[in-house]
Amino acid sequence: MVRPIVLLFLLCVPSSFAVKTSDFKTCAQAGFCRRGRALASRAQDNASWKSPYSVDSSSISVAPDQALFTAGVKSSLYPDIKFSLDVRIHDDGVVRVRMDEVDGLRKRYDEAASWALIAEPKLSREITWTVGNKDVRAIYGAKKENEVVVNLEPLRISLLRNGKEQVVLNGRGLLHMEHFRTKEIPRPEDTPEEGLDEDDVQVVMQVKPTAWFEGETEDGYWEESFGSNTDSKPKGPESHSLDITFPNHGHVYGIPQHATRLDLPTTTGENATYSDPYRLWNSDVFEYLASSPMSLYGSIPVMHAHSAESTVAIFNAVASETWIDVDHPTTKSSSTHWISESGILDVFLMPGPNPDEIFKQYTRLTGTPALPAHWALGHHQCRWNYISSDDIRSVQKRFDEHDMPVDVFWLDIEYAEEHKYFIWDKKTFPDPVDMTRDVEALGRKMVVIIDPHLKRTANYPVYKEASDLGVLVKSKSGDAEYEGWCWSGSSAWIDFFNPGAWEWWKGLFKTTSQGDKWSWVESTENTYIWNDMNEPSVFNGPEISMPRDNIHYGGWEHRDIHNINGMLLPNLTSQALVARSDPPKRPFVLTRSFYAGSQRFGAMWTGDNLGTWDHMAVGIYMVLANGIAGMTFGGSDIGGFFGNPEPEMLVRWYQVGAFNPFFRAHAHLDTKRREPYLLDEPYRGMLRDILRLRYTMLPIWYTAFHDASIYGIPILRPVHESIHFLMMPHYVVFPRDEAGFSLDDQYFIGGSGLLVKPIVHKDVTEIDVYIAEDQVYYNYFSHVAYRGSAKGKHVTVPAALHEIPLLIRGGSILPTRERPRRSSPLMKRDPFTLRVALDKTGYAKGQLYLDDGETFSHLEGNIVWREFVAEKTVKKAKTIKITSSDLVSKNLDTAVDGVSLTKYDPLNAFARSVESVRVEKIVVLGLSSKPVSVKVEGGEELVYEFTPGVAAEGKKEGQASVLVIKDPGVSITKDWAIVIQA
Ligand code: MIG
Repeated sequence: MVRPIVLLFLLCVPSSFAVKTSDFKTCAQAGFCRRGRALASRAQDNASWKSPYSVDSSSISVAPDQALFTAGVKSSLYPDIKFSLDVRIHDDGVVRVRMDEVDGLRKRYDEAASWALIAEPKLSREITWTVGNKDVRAIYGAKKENEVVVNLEPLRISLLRNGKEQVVLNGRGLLHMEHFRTKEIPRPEDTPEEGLDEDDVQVVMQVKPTAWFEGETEDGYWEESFGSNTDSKPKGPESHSLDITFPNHGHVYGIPQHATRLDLPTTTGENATYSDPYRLWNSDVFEYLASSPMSLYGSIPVMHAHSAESTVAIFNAVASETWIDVDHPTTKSSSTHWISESGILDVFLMPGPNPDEIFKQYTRLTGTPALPAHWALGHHQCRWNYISSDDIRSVQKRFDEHDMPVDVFWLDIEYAEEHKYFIWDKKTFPDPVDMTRDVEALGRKMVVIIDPHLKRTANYPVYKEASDLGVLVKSKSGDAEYEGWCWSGSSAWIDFFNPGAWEWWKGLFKTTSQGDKWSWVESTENTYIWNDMNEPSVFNGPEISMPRDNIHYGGWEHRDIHNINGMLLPNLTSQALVARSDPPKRPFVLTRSFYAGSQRFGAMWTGDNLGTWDHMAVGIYMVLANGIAGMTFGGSDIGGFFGNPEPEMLVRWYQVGAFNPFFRAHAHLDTKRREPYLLDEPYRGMLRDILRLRYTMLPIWYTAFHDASIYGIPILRPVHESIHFLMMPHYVVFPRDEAGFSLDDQYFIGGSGLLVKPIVHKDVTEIDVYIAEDQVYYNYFSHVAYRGSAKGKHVTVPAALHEIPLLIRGGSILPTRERPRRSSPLMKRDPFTLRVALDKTGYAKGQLYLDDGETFSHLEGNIVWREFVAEKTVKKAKTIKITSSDLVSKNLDTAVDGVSLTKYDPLNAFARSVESVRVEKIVVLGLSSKPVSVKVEGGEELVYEFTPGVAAEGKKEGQASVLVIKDPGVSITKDWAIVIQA
């Protein structure tokens, strides 16, 4: 099965695991980054440093009652060069600042935001700018708490809250937008440089850089080489640099994707952790390091800055290569410096003031994470490669023999004849449709890889059609198809910036014949898609990617759009999957590369990690960092892509995976098979338990995904005050608790109240878990009650290999389904268990969201969305009542913005289809005494069992009391109440 090219690639695999760092640039090897950092150090060394940029006050234009003003900006460096500034305030308080060069020699790329944003944001109606001699300012917000101040000379922009600066642009005077210039004419004695077009050479006054600001020499302005590649840089220098300071926030998070701690370590200053800035340049990094600011596969230029007082965030909508230095001048402040190669300056300031509001502000800009199909939350089994259709069948059989649940089988690149994606290799996959039907029999799905490189051969219809349509990326001349080397040998890449490619691409995924046009008739509606290599990865290209001077639609260079490029493939592919069936089904696309807004198109994974404990740990931080930047549906390869993990490591890795939104095992071609059924006991049994645990918790995950998918959208807002990220780090849940600001190895699952701390070290038997509040937390498995403290407290939780440190926050109600099944679709009619974890006052609340899990009929109101509340019937009384009520009906009056919920009917078709699904068990933790009666309100006495505890109403630590109510006979779709009389 191993083709020559694969063998070739494997031969290059070094014996010890380590990235070839020399394949990728350091800041010092990128001209514009070098210039940006040099600018910062000149500023640092010069006490009288002052930004040369100022607003031309005569040019300020403010229409009355408009949340937008524009002005001209000048630089004392180059008085003849003009810039424009545009400052606007959106209706939710977000401030957008844009700057561009006007009437320059060329135009800067200004479309990055249009790919990330869901719509042009609405402007506020309550803004009045005050134009003074020194500044332009506006005060706004419900309590007039926010203020934007634009100082004119030098240009400095700040956002304040209650008079305190939250974020400052150009406070350190590092703003610089290199204007387009003409390459100097060579002096007669010089031989003209090769490749220099005569049109580019004009007789102009030689403008040397202005030493104090731009440095002594033209450093890397024009052509630049790296390794054996030369970047022709026909447009010359056009980078921009901006310092963004958070004077009152000591922690910054975000700017994924990097293999680092969540609380971003520093890159400058005395005790810098890393010597290079964080880099954003989507890259296929072979065997990446477990701790490094190097670029990885995706880029989301979003940063949160946090303190116990407030949270603020920025989104820098730039698509070109960007480097970010991070420093903490004091423990209470953060200072960052952003250096980008090209494009306009387009920065969004999100005022917060807490992580919850930031998430709303950010998703109003770029969209909420799509609600995935329910099965996508199940267990995925992948490998490079399952080698034949019979291999898939036998793997499926063995999962079933071992009673291990799995929902999806994956095929990597070897299914495709000569790596011509879509085209089955009939020697090994003679019956792809039958194979898929065999997998579908238990409600399972297949995911098949489609990479963006097309083998350049006329007998490959996909390439042929793309080439005929003229929708392939062009090389630097702009005329010829770009040719690079990838899995398929000589390859071409589809230019998804070209709208001419869109309908054609969507057509490819039709499962029925499209006449002359090629379509994938050898797939079914249960064939879903994996998009890899979309950075794009090009084996013989600079830094394993495309030359920066390649040309895309509209004449833009690859450098201008690189970080967005990867997002277009899953965008179009997910649209294709929706379009192929009627009624449409929710798509599933896994992508390796991503950008701001990618959360609308599906899931991501952290790429080629190694089977090491460090990589297991950093995978968690990476998924958390992606989550706070909106890309919540993520996970890393269970087991590690490279290597042969020992059984202990594999067990821990499945535990990590079971508590990641995306739960997929994957392994390199070269690794030994490691499907969970292959392990010996006791490991095999442990893996079965973990897989089953994940399946019992699917209702919790699905409800959390639903929360995330509607958050920020002003309809159906849950009455819960909980925050709606999927994986919530401590600073998000307890924004005032300083002790939790750097915590990234334990986190909460959505608003459910589950707190998990996966074990990522060898030989662990117990572990410290941090509880940030004066509340009781229950061990999910043993029901031991731990009591936190308002000052924060560490408790010791058992964590032997078969144990997962998993706590339920007092005050939560968790819905689960506890019948073991082979796949999630088989659970559709299974009964529910409710775990009621009483808080210290005897109260608890939770929710459950259900729909058909695969179509869009939930948008028509075909849903079940319940709220469960447990509370004392009278304050201080001992009788507790547990109620189930319709959460949508409760929320009907919150429908705003012209969207009404009149379509919603609690007896909708979906709800009716599951009305016979009942609650089979209710477990109540933390009752203070044995009940004297347990009844459905207005009904019979129920059967129950009570085990007394020593944690009376959660006041003490120890074993919690457990009440198990058996088969209360209540429906999951109906209103009911159960009264527990003490
Ligand atoms: O150059 O498709 O990250 O998951 O198995 C390697 C083969 C190409 C990289 C992906 C990995 C996948 C592999 N791919």
